[in-house]
Amino acid sequence: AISSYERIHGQVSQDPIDWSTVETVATKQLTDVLYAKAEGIAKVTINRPEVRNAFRPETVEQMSTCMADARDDPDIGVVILTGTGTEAFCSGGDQSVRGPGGYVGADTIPRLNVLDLQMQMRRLPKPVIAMVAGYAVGGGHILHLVADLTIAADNAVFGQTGPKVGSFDAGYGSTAMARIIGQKKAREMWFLARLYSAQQALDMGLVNSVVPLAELENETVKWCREILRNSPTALRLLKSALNAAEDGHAGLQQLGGDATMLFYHSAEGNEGRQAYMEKRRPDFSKFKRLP
Ligand code: S0N
Repeated sequence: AISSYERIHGQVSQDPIDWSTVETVATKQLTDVLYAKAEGIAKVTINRPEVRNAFRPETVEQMSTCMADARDDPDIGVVILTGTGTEAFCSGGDQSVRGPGGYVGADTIPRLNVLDLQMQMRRLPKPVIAMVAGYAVGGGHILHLVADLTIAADNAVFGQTGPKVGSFDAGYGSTAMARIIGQKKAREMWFLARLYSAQQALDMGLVNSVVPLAELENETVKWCREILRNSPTALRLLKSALNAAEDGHAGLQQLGGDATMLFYHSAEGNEGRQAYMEKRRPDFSKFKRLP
């Protein structure tokens, strides 16, 4: 017999989603990235399939602009990060623009701005889901790692190539990876720089689900729709708490900010502000000191 929990929460629409594409975000024209929204879901797509969706500084900057828009839009509850086509999610930093000191964009300044994007995704107070078809390697692999969830197509291939091309990520790319798949497996992944199939990734806990390529978007949207039924504040606090256990002061700052946001909604928080505005002593006596 079907339980009442299943009866109430079980069914999620499987209908195809109808994206509406945004071409300019915060007055920035998008050239390397596609941005779309529908049903409370924002989708950020790296759009450089000719280089397996490798990112250059401009790509990262535009992804960051879209992520900020998704964070600020109160109608958005979950973000999908993906790449155009079926060959690659992302092949990492564009090696053709890598110079001494970092990746060089039109402004000629070398930078590693993907590290800022990683932190932005980590602190975005809404779930971020990596939707991976094809290669997720190098810095592209790290982007799926820092996403909260990963749905992979059965053609997905995962790996770190850094030690083969003279780079490494000693931040989230190493430490968060070790938290996810364990120290031994993380060291294997980095020291040998092998590539792993979607099934191997699933077996080591690197991804949440593997589906046939043709079903990748439908399945990812289904996960999004399921998430969107749940309490946004509960999800926000859960993401903060899970990160805070690993992110030190930066993680606590996010969790602390969330607590402050909730406190601002309370009568007790408002009493302090109201008293200040009315030039009187605040009366906190009516607020219970619960165990
Ligand atoms: C992805 C691979 C395995 C796909 O192989 P496939 O399908 O055989 O295609 P290819 O013929 O190899 O590629 C098609 C075209 O795309 C170009 N291309 C692919 N990837 C890149 C790339 N990353 N940069 C520039 N071009 C790329 C190919 O050159 C080819 O072009 P044409 O047709 O003109 O020949 C395979 O392509 C592959 O192995 N790619 C390279 C993967 C790689 O090593 N990526 C870089 C790894 N490093 C990083 O990402 C580090 C970035 C980073 O996040 C970071 C973070 C923290 C601290 C430091 C860093 C840092 O930047 O160092």
